[in-house]
Amino acid sequence: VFITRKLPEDVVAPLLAIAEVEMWPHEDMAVPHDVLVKKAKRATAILPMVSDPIDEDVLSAGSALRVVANMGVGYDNIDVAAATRRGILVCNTPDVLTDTTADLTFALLLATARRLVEAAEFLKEGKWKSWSPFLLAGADVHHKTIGIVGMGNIGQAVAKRAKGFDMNILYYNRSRRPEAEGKLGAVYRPFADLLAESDFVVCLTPLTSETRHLFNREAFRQMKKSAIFINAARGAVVDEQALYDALVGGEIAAAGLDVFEHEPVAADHPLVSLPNVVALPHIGSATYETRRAMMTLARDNIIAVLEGRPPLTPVNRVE
Ligand code: 8YV
Repeated sequence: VFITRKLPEDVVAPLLAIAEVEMWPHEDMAVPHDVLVKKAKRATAILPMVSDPIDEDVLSAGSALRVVANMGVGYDNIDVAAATRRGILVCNTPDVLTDTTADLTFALLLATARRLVEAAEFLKEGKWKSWSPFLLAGADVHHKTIGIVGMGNIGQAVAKRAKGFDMNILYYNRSRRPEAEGKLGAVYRPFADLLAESDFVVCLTPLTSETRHLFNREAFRQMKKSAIFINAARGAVVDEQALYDALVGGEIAAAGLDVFEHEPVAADHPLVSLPNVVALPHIGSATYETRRAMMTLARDNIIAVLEGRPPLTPVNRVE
């Protein structure tokens, strides 16, 4: 079993009882791709992070590879079609991170609307000299309209939080979600209508060939000038140059971004340095409890496959 980051001993222990385990020894440094390909040659199972590309090179090197158990719910880093062709199972970590990621998404929405980061920096830099009526004034969240693009588990958990803020909830999804319409009172809208009507546009859709650059120039043009755009899904769902231009040109008011097209990004990334952007380093699921639950589920998917049982949370089916 090859694990692409250093994971806690107690998480790895049950694997050691049934397999030889090799871990990339660094917690905070990615495995270089050529090393990953080399490790794949000997591996029956790989446990990658969502930032590790499991492409044709890795999959074809892994002649004994039976399972790739991603530590993440999104699996756009894995060439699932190529894995399936080779009879390799792919697993992800749904459900265990839903509420945690929804919490962060809503925190980012609040932080962006109420300019929390800017306000905290203002105080730390000793700039609070007097009171003025519109000092660091932001936009209200309560009773506003939120448009959720991608009404899966995380989208619905965000809708639940929005309901608590008395928000009007719109959603767009590939297929209608009756469960969100009934219980949460979310209303379906075609994509263009959602963009035009929402005060907050929240992107929670997986990255696929259909959603790549879904938020393009045209999409930002269709939003209100006061709109706040939040992305807690994948950076590549957004055309970043178009978003930058929309923010600088005043086509939308602000953005809260937890994800970028090419991560990690540097401090001088054009979007990061804008005053009307709250930028985070992809921390949607980053709590101790949830990251442990994710690594444990990824591990248990591997144990199941190595013991000849069906995986717990498979993404594909193989013969
Ligand atoms: C983190 C995520 O990136 O689950 C996903 O798809 O993007 C996030 O949960 C992940 O935890 C990193 O491995």
